[in-house]
Amino acid sequence: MAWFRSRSAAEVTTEILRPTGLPPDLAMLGRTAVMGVLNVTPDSFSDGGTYAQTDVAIARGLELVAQGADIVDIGGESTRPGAERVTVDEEIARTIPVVTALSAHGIAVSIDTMRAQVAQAAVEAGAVIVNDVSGGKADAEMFAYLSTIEAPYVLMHWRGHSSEMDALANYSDVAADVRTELEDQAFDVCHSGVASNRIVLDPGIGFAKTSEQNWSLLAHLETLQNLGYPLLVGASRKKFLGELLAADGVTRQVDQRESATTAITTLLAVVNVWAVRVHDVRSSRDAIEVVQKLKESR
Ligand code: PMM
Repeated sequence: MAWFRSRSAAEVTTEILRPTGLPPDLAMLGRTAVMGVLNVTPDSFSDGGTYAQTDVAIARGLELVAQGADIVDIGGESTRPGAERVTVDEEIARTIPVVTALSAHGIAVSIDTMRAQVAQAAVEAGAVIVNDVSGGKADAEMFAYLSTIEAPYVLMHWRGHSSEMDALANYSDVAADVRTELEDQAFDVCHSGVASNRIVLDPGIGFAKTSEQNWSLLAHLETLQNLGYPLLVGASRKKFLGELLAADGVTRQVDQRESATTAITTLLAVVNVWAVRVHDVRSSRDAIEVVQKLKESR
């Protein structure tokens, strides 16, 4: 059936799967893509407040591309644990001027939103990918909107809003449960008229998951890869890295988690994930170049 794209382990580890509907440069990319994070918010966990002004955010987007980003992911709503929601008008006001400006520079922009209305405004302003951390669960209109466009859709594993997600981290087998829940959402979006080959799955690192569950998911990524969809992973600077690197009981600070992030990028590139979503683009891009060179040298 259309939504079921199971592949053998050999297939998923020897090629990079990518979604259809990408702009030509991205469609032809022979390596793991780098999605640079641009949060136009006052309160995101890593870069909250830094790029909240439109002109500063646009400059940061250009900088991300200069440093090697293939995609700039623009978000106007913080998803850090405990965060409250912003209004749709506020989210649009924060993101759309930045989407418009960076798209006009020919940059591949993705819109990081759970709202169909914001996704639509962003696509109309030039965004070429819809990145929905709720995997369609936060807005009943999302799948219907997606059926009207051709852009790739990043469908992330999600169980509930940031204010409640820490209480939802209950799994019997985290990789198997995430796989089942992603498969169900992929089924639903395809049933709404979205072609399965436009879908990218994302395990949702840090969303309704404990640190140990994040590690287990990353350690069993093939469980998700075997579904046969391209994968995107966003592990950059997240709390589980800070906890791993804690010293004397003190969690490593957000801006001191870069080497660990780069290590994760390296491993993800080795197993051919389609894209990594990161804050520091250059270090991840360098790691991917190394992996690519080694692959080509075999
Ligand atoms: N994580 C965050 C925001 N958006 N999108 C995808 N697809 N995957 C993620 O893991 C993800 C995301 C939260 O991190 P941030 O506050 O650094 O943006």
